[in-house]
Amino acid sequence: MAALPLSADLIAEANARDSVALEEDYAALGRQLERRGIAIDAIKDRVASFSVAVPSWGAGRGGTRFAKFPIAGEPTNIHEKLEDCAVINQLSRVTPRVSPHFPWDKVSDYGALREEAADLGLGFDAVNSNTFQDQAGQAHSYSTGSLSSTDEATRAQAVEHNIECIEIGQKLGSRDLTVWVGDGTNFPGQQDLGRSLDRYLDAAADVYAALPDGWRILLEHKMFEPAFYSSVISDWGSSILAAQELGPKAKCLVDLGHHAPNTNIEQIVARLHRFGKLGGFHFNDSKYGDDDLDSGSINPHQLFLIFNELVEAELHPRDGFDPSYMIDQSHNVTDPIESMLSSAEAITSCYAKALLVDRAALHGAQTDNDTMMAFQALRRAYNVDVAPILAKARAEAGGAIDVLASYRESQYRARKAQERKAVGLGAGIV
Ligand code: PSV
Ligand code: MN
Repeated sequence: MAALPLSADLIAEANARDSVALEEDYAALGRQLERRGIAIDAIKDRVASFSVAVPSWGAGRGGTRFAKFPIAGEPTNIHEKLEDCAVINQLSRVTPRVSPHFPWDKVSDYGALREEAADLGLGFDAVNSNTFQDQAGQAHSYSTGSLSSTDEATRAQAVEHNIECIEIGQKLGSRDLTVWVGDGTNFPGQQDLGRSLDRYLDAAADVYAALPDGWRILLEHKMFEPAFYSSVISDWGSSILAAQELGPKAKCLVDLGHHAPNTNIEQIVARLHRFGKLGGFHFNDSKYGDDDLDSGSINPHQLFLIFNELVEAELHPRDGFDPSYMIDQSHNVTDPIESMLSSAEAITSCYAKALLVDRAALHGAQTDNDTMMAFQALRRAYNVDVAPILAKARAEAGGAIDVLASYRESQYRARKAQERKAVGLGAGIV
């Protein structure tokens, strides 16, 4: 393996400073959990086997519709993005896969890109297609739709692009194609609401037909934006109906920011699982809409409740239950590496807390209609500070006990600022 971006000695030295305190905290938490009949090492082992993919586009500074404020040393191409993702994984040990987006991450040799990633300790997760934007020299515009366009040639072009993404994904070792389309309307009457879904389903069936064995198509719904009156795949209802019509390789992907405010997302998760259609997640947080804020920064309790459903699902799996976990955020005001380190920790914490739920107590209270004790079963787990479990799992895997402190100490971004060319100003990403 080629040299990883950060010095292992730097991480080891920082860990040596932090390890006495960690051992004390881990032992104290272990005693506390033991009183509840929970073996802390067993939880730590499950945490150690948890992982979440990072988005290649999340490595750069995002922006809003109004502006983007780049930082010195941010990545300018997929190679530099991979290097930054390797930093995140080296410190956190929980993000070993990168989800690429095409054509943003286009290169001429995908075999070489796969090797380059492997050398950095990384693999590839779901490939994402992009028919929400026109590319230079493209024959047909997506300005009025892609897979659901009224124009047959435009639909064919969108299908072809998705098939190309599958082919690229095969070379990269992926097994999922994530499809989000911005298709929809801004005016009542602009398009026929029924026929636009018919066109989407016909075109999506052509993409589905090209899925190799062992592959899945993950349908990502979103309530609004860029279309502000109607979106073709606007909600989990449209998503599951489309997935059911397409077939068993089609599953639904839940981006946490793609719902109306206050939607009960954990219930959607339980519903999708009930029908064997839960395919994956785009983790982020939201205050008002598709804000793409850092995971757990606004509503960590909701994230915990989602993981509570996922742990229930792990215990009672349905056919093909294998959700793909991924971060999808836009880092507008932070160093993207720091945001993804913090987010990966927030996501893993919620998984660990969900593992601590006393399921027998929860189910018993539910059966007895003991509302308060059912709630307390969740509350008792949510209130545990699981940080020592995560830190111990990371340190044992060669990661950092304090990920952000080690990252800052490495001066990685400052070094990249010397090496990398500056990125331009301009508007942000979607
Ligand atoms: C759309 O808002 C989305 O969540 C989709 O996953 C896109 O592929 C991604 O953001 C990137 O902009
Ligand atoms: Mn998304």
